[in-house]
Amino acid sequence: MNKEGNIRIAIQKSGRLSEDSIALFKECGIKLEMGKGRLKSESSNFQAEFLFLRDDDIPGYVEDGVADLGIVGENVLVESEKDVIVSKKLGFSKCRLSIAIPREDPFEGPADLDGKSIATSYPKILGQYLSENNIEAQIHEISGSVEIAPSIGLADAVCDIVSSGSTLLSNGLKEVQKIFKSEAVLIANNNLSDHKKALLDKILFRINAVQKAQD
Ligand code: PRT
Ligand code: ZN
Repeated sequence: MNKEGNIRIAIQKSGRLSEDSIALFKECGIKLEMGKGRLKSESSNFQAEFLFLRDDDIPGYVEDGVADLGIVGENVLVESEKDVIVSKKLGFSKCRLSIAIPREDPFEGPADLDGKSIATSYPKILGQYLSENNIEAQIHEISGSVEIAPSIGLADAVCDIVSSGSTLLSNGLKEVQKIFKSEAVLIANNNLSDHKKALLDKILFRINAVQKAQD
């Protein structure tokens, strides 16, 4: 093993990013074992080790250099405001962050949100959208089950991740503004050593080849 050691890659332990993240490294010919309950694993054929984490922790670990690379959704990355490099868009876990209101409420345009309260787990991205559009709305930060907020009287609207739209529909909501588009990205620490930069270049070369083959 090289004296500078493995490049450390943080991926989501279990959730919507996990399967495609693991598949990506496999397609790149980088073996990784995921034992049950295991939080760390070394590749047997590439100078890399993997950390299995909650997605929300990944940007911070990469910024701090605890991990050198990570895979995370752009929604989580931008909301985290961490200072890392986006090395590559990966094309999976695509979704959007949208504002939705009760189905029966009228909506003519963003100005209709003035004076309303909006429940979200993404207060920074939403705040940015509201200020760019000169909308004065109140942000209610909640950590989960955002879609039920209007029906229990907690907020007038929600701002949440949408993919097929069926969750909104089944909660009596309609999507009225798409405010942010997201997909999984490979992020890197700002101060990688030359050795780790060379390993990252190898990984990027292989990802590009995999993506070309899929086109
Ligand atoms: O446990 P951990 O913190 O690691 O995971 P998590 O529960 O926070 O995240 P997870 O696994 O649910 O999602 C990880 C990432 O996948 C998100 O940050 C997004 O970048 C991306 N992604 C893609 C999605 C969706 N699609 C998605 N549909 N994240 C969440 N959803 C949820 C959404 O919140 C809503 O409740 O699915 C519901 C809407 O789906 P539709 O299809 O009904 O519109
Ligand atoms: Zn999470």
